[in-house]
Amino acid sequence: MLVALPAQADIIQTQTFGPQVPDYFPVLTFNQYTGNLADLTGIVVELSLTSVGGLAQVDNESGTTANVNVEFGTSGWLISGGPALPLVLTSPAAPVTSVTSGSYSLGVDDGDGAGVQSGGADYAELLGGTTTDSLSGSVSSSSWGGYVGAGTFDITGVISTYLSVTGASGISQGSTPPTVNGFVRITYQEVGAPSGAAPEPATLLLLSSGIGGLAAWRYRRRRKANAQV
Ligand SMILES: [Ca+2]
Repeated sequence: MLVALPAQADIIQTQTFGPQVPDYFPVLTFNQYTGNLADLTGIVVELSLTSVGGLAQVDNESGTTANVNVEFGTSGWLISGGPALPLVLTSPAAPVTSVTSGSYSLGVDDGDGAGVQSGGADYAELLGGTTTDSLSGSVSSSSWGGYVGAGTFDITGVISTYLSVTGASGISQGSTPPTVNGFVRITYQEVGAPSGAAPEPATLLLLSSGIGGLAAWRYRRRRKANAQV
């Protein structure tokens, strides 16, 4: 059975950052697409974050039991120093997150004072695990032109500790930041070679068996010639 080969070639650039403790702001340099704008069929940008360790703390300051959900890890978003990025990767309000989650029932405030005081029935902590999450988006075609050329452009990552406590109010929060590494990947998607430029697999098969047959014929012929001497 013949399977059609993908006609599309991707040019992929990956720049890594970290491991480092947030907050930090890695500046990553990418090459522009050196081909023609007309040969692009898409540009995809991906941000991946891996969060390792750290600690989140919650301490109930209210007089009622609090059921809380805690998400702890890292968040990231991107700032372009050049062409426009996918909007989904550029929002400080809705960053990419990579988190460990936990749910806790905190007892009433035990009178341990303002701020996070570890210990007691009104306190819980969540150890950060090793988690990876990523998000990718497509660059709007109206912005592709900014990616084409022979130069480079910079993308800055905004990498922060992420802590979200939901489910109750009156909760003091604290954290020891995780260590974070990750990457930004840009994929230039190109149109493939024009059809007919590359031999089909079936043609290659015939060609190779033809060469094999020719070699066998020459071998037999040589043996016959030797036998006649
Ligand atoms: Ca308390």
